Amino acid sequence: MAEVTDQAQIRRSAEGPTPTLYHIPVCPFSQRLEILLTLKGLSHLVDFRVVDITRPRPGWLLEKTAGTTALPVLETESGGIIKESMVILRYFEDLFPEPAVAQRDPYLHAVEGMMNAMEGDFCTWGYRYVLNQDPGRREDFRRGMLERYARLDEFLMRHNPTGTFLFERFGLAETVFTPFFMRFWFLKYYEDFELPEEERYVRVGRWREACLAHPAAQQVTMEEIVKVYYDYAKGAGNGAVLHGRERSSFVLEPGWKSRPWPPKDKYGHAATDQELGLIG
Ligand code: GAZ
Repeated sequence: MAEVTDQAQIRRSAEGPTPTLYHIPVCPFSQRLEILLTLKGLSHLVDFRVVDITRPRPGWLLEKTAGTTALPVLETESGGIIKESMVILRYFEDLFPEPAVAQRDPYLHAVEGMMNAMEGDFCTWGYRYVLNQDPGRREDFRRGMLERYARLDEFLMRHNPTGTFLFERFGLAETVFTPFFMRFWFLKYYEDFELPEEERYVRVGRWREACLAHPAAQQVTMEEIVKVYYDYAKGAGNGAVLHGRERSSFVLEPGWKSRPWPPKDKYGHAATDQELGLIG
């Protein structure tokens, strides 16, 4: 049955329109979708189109999204618009059921659902931490981040104390969290944040390492994250341009590979466009 479905989908994509994903490169929410499709071996069935976050959204895209600007947005083969990465993940899981990434057993799916319900808070805290510009608040953010890792640890200890992933293999919860484990390389670089070697973080540490190393999740590197997210470390999110600068660290050109590593001291010196390799 599964094979028939796949064949039908491959035929459809060869013949005509495929689902189109509008996304920002290096965006954690679109990386979730790339990971899911990679796990299924079906990345070729979706047309990924890059949108430059440092420029105003084009009118044709705003028309599709009814004026909202957050990405990723999926346009289905028949022109339907789907927003929100968690919803698009579910849609891909329904559209391409084999191989399953989410748990099929209703209870186990509820367990991964409870873990995924922690993603918003985990993500928000890490971003507030990197965006923080007040050195006096660093310790509060560090503690808050550790608290959130500890909650994940407790959850993993309750449901799979001796394993590596939440279940036996890299699945939906890993697809949801891994892009943030990768983004939080910016905390290591700009805040010297590390998980302490304590009992309380052993299980989540093992989970994080295995997530970071998984072959289906290698769409970005630490170097790319550290360079592209420099402006977040200086307090500007989502492609905003910092005072005294002309270009965002999120610009597509010059590419991150050609740029130097940014200064680590986010509370001190503000690097110029030139120092960041953003102008030729
Ligand atoms: N809930 C949506 C989803 O798809 O899951 C979130 C999508 C989203 O936030 N997309 C961002 C976007 O398109 C890019 S990724 N922004 C441009 C716009 O016009 O809205 C930023 C944060 C943050 C957490 C994450 C991100 C991020 O703070 O990675 O603060 C600036 C944005 C908690």
